[in-house]
Amino acid sequence: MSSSARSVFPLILLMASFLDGAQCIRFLGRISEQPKEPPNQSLKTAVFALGSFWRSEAVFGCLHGVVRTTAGYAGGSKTNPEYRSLGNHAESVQVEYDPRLISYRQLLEVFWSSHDSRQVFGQGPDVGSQYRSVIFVNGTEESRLAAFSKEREQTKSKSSVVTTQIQQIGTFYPAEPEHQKFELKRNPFLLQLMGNLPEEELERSSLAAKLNGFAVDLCPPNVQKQIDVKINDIVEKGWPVLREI
Ligand code: MHO
Repeated sequence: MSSSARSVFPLILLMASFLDGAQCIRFLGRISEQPKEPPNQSLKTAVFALGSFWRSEAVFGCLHGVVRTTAGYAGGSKTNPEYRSLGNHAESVQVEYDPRLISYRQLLEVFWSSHDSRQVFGQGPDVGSQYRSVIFVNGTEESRLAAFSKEREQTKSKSSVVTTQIQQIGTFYPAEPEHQKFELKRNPFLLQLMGNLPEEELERSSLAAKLNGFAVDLCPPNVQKQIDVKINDIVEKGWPVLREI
């Protein structure tokens, strides 16, 4: 053994025994204190269609408690739909959320206030059945809450009909990568601020979901402001990369 190796050897032994001890402590901690489910198993998903999925993703991405958003196709019969041939599917957004921070009821409120549910056969300038208004439900509790919220929406005015359908969710097909976080991708400045993440990371990132809403001014006003402040601070310092809000 060389003299330098000799001097390092006891150190390695010491570290090994320390790591061993640390593992024991972690192991005991896991049994006695940690909840049985890892935290993300308590997340829920909800799916909505409310016009162009570029915008729908931005509407939900910035809400406190929403962890992830995915643009996609739902409600039709065609398998593996694509943007240029989506069959009878509706452009939709799948919202992954933490029910301890935001409830399904609150998501429904955002759904109603973020589009015109009385417009027939389209949304804004986008015309066609792919832009129809749908609440995709999963189970009886969501069905009940959706139906209740639709009735309430209808009572706000009787002069036109709420066209929104409530439909049991079948398969949700994620859209092609170029349609994910579309509004954020139109903004190279924000992408750069996040460190130009690779596509797969961008799709799963909570921060990207938030900034996707921020890019088109669709965050709740207080969040919009908070992000603004944080960005200005980074721009002033020229550092660091934006990792969380
Ligand atoms: N009005 C939009 C619709 C896009 S969408 C994802 C457009 O710019 O064409 O269907």
